Amino acid sequence: MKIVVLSGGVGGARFLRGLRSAAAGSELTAIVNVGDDMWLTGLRICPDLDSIMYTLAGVNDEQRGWGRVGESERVSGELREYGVGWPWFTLGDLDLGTHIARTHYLRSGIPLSEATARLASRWDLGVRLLPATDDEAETQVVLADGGSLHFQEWWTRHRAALPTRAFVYPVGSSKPAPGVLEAIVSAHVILIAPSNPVVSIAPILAIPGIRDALSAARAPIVGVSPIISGAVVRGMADACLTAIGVATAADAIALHYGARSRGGLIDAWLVDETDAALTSAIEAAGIRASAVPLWMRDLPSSAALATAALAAAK
Ligand code: FO1
Repeated sequence: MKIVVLSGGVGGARFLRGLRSAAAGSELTAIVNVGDDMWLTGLRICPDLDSIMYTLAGVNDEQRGWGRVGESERVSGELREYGVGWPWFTLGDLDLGTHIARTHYLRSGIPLSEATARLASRWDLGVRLLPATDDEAETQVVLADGGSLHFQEWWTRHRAALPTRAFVYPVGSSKPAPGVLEAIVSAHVILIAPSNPVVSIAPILAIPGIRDALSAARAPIVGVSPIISGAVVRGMADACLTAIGVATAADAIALHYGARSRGGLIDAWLVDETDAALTSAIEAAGIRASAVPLWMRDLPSSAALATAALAAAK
């Protein structure tokens, strides 16, 4: 079975780890957000691709949710002494190996999708990682005072705490990366990971051609709520949702994505058992809803969630 997952970073990485365990033998493809990406001290940083790669490789920092386990920060200490880069954005020594290798490929004229495949081939991830696009489309945050920031500065320096008016996805003439549209067209199941709808999933949908391919896809499209009992699991999706006027609630996000039968994105939506009361409102919006355990505390619970998502696709 061909399964495609639209994914951001941390939540998506855990979900993909569970899916790999639950759907052994299936062909798994992750279409990954690159709106978080940036150039920093001459290196191309791709946080969501790296979170997924490290997590599937088993070398991720499980507590922080990003970067490498057993990391050191000697080089970033030197960068700080030189006043180079962002002191609030730590590039670990092992992590820098990834950024240097990726930048080497990019500077050799190799597109991000191929660079990603080469980096990932170091491990047997069991999931094909595709950036949503090979082009640069870095999410900008428009502040209430009219200024704007790169998403990463808003997120890591200001902890998403600055009053925000809007998010801009400067996709321009960006094209889906090679393989992205083909994966969507040939998929038997399409899953929307429990990622941040505003800064992880929306930038993927903004790439010209992707939303149309999803609308026309033969595969059922099933989403997993990133919000449980009205709160984020981790990260600051609540700040993002509030900024665009969407309530931090499992039903509000389902309605924000919309029923595919009514011109939206999803056919079905998974909420946590504690949010079971919300399923009727979601069903009324034309989206099949099921309440299952959403917490991914370990591999078994992540695999159980992935199994529930695949069951909802049937
Ligand atoms: N997040 C932080 O809150 N502080 C950091 O210093 C930081 C460094 C960092 C370095 C590489 C990388 O791939 C991710 C990093 N992140 C950091 C997390 C990053 O902001 C998030 O992974 C996503 O961009 C937001 O979902």
